[in-house]
Amino acid sequence: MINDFRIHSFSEYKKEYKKSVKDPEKFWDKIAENFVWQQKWEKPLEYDFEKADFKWFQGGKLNITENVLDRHLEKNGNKTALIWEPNNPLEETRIITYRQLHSKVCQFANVLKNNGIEKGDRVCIYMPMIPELAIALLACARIGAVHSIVFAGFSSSAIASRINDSQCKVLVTANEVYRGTKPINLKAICDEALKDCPSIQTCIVYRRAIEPTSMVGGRDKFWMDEMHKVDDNCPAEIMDAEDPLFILYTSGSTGKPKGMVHTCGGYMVETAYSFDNIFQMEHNDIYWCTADIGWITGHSYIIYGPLACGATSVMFEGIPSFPDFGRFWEIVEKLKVTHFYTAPTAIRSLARESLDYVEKYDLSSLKVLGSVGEPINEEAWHWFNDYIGKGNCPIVDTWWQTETGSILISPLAGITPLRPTFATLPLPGIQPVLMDEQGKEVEAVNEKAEGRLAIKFPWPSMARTIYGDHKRYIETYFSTFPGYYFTGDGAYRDVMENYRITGRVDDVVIVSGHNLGTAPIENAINEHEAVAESAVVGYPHDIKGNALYAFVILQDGVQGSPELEAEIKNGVSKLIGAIAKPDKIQFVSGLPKTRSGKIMRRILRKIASDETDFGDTSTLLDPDIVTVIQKGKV
Ligand code: 6R9
Repeated sequence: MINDFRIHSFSEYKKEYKKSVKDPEKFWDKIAENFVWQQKWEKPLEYDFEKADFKWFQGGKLNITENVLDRHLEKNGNKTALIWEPNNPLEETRIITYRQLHSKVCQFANVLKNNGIEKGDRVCIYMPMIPELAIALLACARIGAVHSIVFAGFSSSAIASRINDSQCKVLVTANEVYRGTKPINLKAICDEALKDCPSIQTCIVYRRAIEPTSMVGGRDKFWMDEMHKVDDNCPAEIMDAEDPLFILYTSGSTGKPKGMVHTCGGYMVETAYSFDNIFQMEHNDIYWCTADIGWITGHSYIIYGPLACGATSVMFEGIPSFPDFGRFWEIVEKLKVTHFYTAPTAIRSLARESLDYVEKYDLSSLKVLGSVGEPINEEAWHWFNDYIGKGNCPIVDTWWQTETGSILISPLAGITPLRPTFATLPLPGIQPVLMDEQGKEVEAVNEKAEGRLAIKFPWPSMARTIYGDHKRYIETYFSTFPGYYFTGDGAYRDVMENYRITGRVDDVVIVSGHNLGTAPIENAINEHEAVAESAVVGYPHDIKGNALYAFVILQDGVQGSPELEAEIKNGVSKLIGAIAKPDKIQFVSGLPKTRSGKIMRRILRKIASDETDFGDTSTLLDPDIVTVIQKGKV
């Protein structure tokens, strides 16, 4: 691999970790030397927790695309950068080399310039998972425009609010796209959004489908027509390490979405460093992260991290259930995927289906498996390990956030001893701590500890602000525990110093004076063999203050019954205690989830409390499920 910062053994990890805590600035300074800089930085770090002001590699000048593209051309220009797998398996796979990607990126960068985009301007990208999404994103970075990608499953109002929040000038989209068998007319959704977006001057449309596309004169232009007007010679804009690279809005489980701002230098350094060390790829390996690029995982671990390491990264347009539940495994066999990185929600949904879908395919190319997005439960971990990894592939359970930019806690594949459901140890340079209610670092009892997860020292890829609202950035992340970054997650640490992320600490319900985390109750419910998934929320109760309401999805073919309800309740009683027994159980066919698989508990809380104003549901994968659940309320 092109960078020289690979850790090869557990003892080396421990040594590096120690070094990184003793002198973080020196540690990151050395890592950053692996990259192409037009001018070296003056100072690795300057920071002020109180003002939430963090500057990494100040004075350094670079362009991230020179690092993810240009520097590979000489030796690896013909190496595959991206492999694209279409939604419809009958369509052809596309292979794009580093040289081809470089050329397309430069060409589209010229298109953006031709359309008036300059360094610092914001460009909104609303595209399906096709190579042109990667091209548009990197083209922005090439000329110093700030990309703001909106997941192509979001509604017109979600696009409009994001465009308006950061005043984007150009919108890049596609006409029609298929997800499974369902056609989605992205352009029509954009037209609806653009009714309320005065800052947009141009809308560039990639023709993904041959269907006729309605175009607004003067505003809408076809991608191909624009590409024909320019060549592929586009020198990289020289950026300051601290110039913004992109804005990404967090999933919005609570309140108005926050536009997290990431900057060029630190983000580049740490996404590459973490990718290289966690996944431990070799030159000819094939890496596939199933996330969408509309999510931070896609930004950092489909595009920037892997390409900065010269890896081959798979992009998949479709869904795991089309044409059937074997699709992921069919692709693994076909492309000989070695590294497979997905989310627990996908694992659980596939584990519900017949094993025939798995056993039909040859998965022997796999070397490393990864999980991200939410705590992975024991059952899903073992299914992934036994049936997909055949007991031979380390599972990297990677904990991080949109705000952290890169993975902060994770095993290094084949190096860190694993413990199922534990994200294990911090990466070098990361100093996690557990805090108590009083804002003090938790003292370990018998070397074990539990508390709220915070980070004690800055790291290069942390978000620098919330776009247009630094005050909210300070309040959300730096005021709960002054002098620390607060993650919003709860965690447990074992005697080996392994971390297990237990879930959001905001999902706590106080029942009769007892603080109950909803996550352990859900785990207990899920223990019942008839249960596929569950979500527990609190609702007001006259006597107890709050009572517990459980929404439960049953395994395929199982019917809900009063007997089953009683069994589930008794199971919780047995595993946690009678206090945690749900007062009500509703059997449902689905849960309101965001794209990254997070349950929007805010909505479930309202349903359970008989409230009807659900606020913004536009970021849900399937907004219709809300009314279905509401109708079946018990
Ligand atoms: C990357 C991403 C962040 C929240 C985070 C936590 C949960 C992510 C996890 C995990 C347990 C893991 N989370 N990875 N919890 N184990 N391996 O998901 O970013 O969408 O911003 O969500 O996701 O609760 O705080 P984002």
